[in-house]
Amino acid sequence: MRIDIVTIFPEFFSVLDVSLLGKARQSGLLELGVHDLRDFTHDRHRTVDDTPYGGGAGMVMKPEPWGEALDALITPASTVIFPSPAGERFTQSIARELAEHPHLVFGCGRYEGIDQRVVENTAGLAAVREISLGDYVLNGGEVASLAMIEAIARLVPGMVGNPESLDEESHEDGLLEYPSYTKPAVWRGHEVPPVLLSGNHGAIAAWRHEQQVQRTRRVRPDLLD
Ligand code: 6GU
Repeated sequence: MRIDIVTIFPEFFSVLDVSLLGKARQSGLLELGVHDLRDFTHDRHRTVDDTPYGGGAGMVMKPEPWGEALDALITPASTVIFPSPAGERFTQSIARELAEHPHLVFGCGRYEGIDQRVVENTAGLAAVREISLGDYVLNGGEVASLAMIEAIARLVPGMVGNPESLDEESHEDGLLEYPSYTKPAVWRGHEVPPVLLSGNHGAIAAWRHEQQVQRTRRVRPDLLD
């Protein structure tokens, strides 16, 4: 998989050198390009924003640098993601879908967003998604892109050491994950649930499923509807 990122803050993405994604890059499983939007400006001040038509607070990202940056990066086989609090909500199922795409491009907006014609124009050149992490506001698309990239990349075959560990996670079966325990069996007076020490695999599976249902009903009843 190849991922390109367009941003005015390339430094945000230095963390992609570490941990699992860092390893995936070293092994060639993941190719990553981080591009500074200001490299696609032509004025002395490398301007990327301007005041909004119609008035209102804040600044809007100008279309021209975005057009040039995306022209240089995308092909008809690319999928372009514009992180935006006004987008569709990111889910594990969208992560699974995007993990199948060979080339993702993240366009990170700042300020009050990118001129909407950039999204329209890009949709004529490649597949486009506007995606939100959730119902709260971040200062820009960078942190949202990092979260989406981590969620997507770990689903690419070969990226996670043990592929079975993917199946039993929160959200893979529509329920939250069951609680996990390791040694010692008693810690500060707290015991590991005895069924987990029983060696009875049927009883353990039933207990874990029940824990998933109870936990989901308690903290995320919306997932059960
Ligand atoms: Cl994708 N962008 C911004 N700026 N804020 C957000 C978001 C994205 N998702 C949730 N809040």
